[in-house]
Amino acid sequence: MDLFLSGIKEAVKKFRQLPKKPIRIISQLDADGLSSAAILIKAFSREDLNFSVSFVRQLTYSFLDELKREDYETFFFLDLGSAMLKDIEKRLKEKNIFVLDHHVYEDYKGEIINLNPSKSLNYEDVSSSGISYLFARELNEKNKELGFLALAGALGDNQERNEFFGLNKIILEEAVENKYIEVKEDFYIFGSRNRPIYKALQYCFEPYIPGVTGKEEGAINFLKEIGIEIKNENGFRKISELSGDELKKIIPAVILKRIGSEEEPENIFRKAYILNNNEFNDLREFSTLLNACARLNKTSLGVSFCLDKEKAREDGTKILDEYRNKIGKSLEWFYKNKDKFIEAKNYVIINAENNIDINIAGVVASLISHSNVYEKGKMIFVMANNVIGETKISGRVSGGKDVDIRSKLVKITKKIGDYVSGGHSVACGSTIPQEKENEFIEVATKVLSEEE
Ligand SMILES: [Mn+2]
Repeated sequence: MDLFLSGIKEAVKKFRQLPKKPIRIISQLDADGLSSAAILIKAFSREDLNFSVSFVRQLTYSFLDELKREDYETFFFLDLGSAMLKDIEKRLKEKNIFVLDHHVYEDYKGEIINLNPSKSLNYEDVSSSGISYLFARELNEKNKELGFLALAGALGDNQERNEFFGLNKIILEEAVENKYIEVKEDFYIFGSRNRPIYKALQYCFEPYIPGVTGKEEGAINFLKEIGIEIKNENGFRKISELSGDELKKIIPAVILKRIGSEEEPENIFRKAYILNNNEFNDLREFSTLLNACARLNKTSLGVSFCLDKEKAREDGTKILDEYRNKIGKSLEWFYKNKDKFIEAKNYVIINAENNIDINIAGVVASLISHSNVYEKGKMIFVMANNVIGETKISGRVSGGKDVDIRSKLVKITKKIGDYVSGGHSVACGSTIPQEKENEFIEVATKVLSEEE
């Protein structure tokens, strides 16, 4: 950890020596990437530096070629770049390049300032927004106020297991000490205090409540069964309107529903990270909001949510609704077709075609992997395509077990062509042309069965 931190100090030192010229920021289009970029935007503005920002879902050769033609001298790659360090260096010769990323990288020795903890720290220890935060804080103490963004990114990348670890933990402790964040024990679904009760349950993806999650009717019936009125004279009742007794009814009922799921059934409490001075005061909900902005391609709105604490709550809620509806529909499709997928002992391939929006394929894959549908350790591949002929493959491991699914995906995609696969050992992705779908499935079945 110390070695990594001294690397950041060193990088900031070098950064300070550069002429004050406009900076080019390229960041990943997800919650971690949005938070990372927002942190540096704030930090650079503080230093009176100019910059321009782009978000991409994947770094491609053609995008690098475009960057090559731009006349910036300093480039920041956030939450991406690790898989292409040599390509970046080759195309952006003589430029000052900083890569703040935590994805796995091949051995690299070159000119790029590569702030990547993946070889020295655990995956859970820090996200790219954490690295960006540490960089910003080293640049200027005032950036300490941005710790919540570092943690929003870490949450977005699933680094929290009801507690933070490593550098994330240190960042949280600092934020708590400075009164930016307060930690409380809370019931899972309370991220959504202002929604109708049945909607909160229907959209409660974590924990997954069998028969209720993703099912409007299921959620309504569940509440009826335990004797909770879903409506009153003002319309649908909200979580915040429930009495203490009613809450006491819901919790054991949820636990009961979850008995039989492999996970500890009583594991429905978790820490809530309450933000001071933010309209969206639950950090998990805020992180989900950033995810939603990313998936719905609302990047500038996402950045403005990060930087502008007064930003209307209504905007955020609307986006979250749109997002959760999409997820709900995808999950509904999944459960309806559960028996139709290509499944073996150690893997399942879910070819959703256009039934799942390509932009939320990863989220849906994660939710499936956290539910109790498949046994622990099973590799889950979700395939989804879009109208421009791309197919995205998202890989996750059921139950979060430590199985290296990324190396499998790399092996498969390499066999069918020269496609980049990125990610982490338990969460990875790749994009292939749609006409390669059948070939992918064929090769995947072979590769994954061999290793059964
Ligand atoms: Mn990340």
